[in-house]
Amino acid sequence: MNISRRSFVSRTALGVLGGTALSAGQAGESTSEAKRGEMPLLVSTWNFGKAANDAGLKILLQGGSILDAVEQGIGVVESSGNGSVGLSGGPNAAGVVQLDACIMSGPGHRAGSVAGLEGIRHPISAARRVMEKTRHVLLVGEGARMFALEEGLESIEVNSRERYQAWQEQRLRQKEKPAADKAGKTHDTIALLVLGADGNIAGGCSTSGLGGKLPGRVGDSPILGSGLYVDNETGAAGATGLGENVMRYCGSFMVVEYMRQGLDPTAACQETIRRIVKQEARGANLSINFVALDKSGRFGGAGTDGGFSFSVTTPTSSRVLPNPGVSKL
Ligand code: SD4
Repeated sequence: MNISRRSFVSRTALGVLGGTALSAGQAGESTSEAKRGEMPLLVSTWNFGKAANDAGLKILLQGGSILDAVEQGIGVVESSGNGSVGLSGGPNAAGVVQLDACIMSGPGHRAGSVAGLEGIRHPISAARRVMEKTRHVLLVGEGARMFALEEGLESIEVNSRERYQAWQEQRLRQKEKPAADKAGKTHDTIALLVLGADGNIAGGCSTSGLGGKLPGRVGDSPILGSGLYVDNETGAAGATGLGENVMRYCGSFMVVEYMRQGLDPTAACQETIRRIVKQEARGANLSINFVALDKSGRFGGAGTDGGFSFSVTTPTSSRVLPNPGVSKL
């Protein structure tokens, strides 16, 4: 499918686009209306995803590829010092920051991942290079770091012990704060999905993972089908939350498969959560949150975390939307 810039502009002028997509994304229980949304479209996890979307859109409008938009958009968050993505993230139980990331290209169904990567500023760039420059999909630990260094990616000296101390102190301060103060805190993983104006899809995911995790623990974020999945015929999905609860169900793959069966992105996220919750003795207390977009430019998100939000950007608007929740859990 090739949507020219002219047809994109004329459809926007008719008002057929953004509003439709935004209302579908915001619906509490979504409808399955199959209206087209505005393209290009960028959807990402959390409110901090908006900066990634905005940077990604800029790349696209300057003629960059959807993979450039994913890499550079996520790169903005990795450099932002937000305390959960990139080198500013929380260290593991041994005081070491270990980063996970992956990238997927719809065309060619290609992918690259890194896990347990230390001291590299942009794990998403390492993941892209694994995809583009090796015959492998996933590199871990020291091997991933050596590869990233060989590729000339920016690395920094990290004093793990000092970071661990700072992290512990921050956690202590956080515990002492009244609950109301904690509510506004943003956190977690960036998953960024990009639908290009030509209908091609790419996505990426990057995180420091769970603070205090056991050394060597890898979460859902670099695992294809769990933290991220892209299928160029159908759509894409990404996850944030407790990786263990996403990985055991191939959460992002499930969201995409529900879209393939005809659910719109919001409904696909909600149905995935319902299906997971049904099998869990602890019910909805799982911290699993998803974002999704489909080939026709519709988008959505839903999660079990009340404070979950997601960011949606097109050439005519860029906003943060609240979690519509999931009824009938
Ligand atoms: C992980 N899913 O490593 C990631 C981290 C995250 O909310 O998103 N936390 O489990």
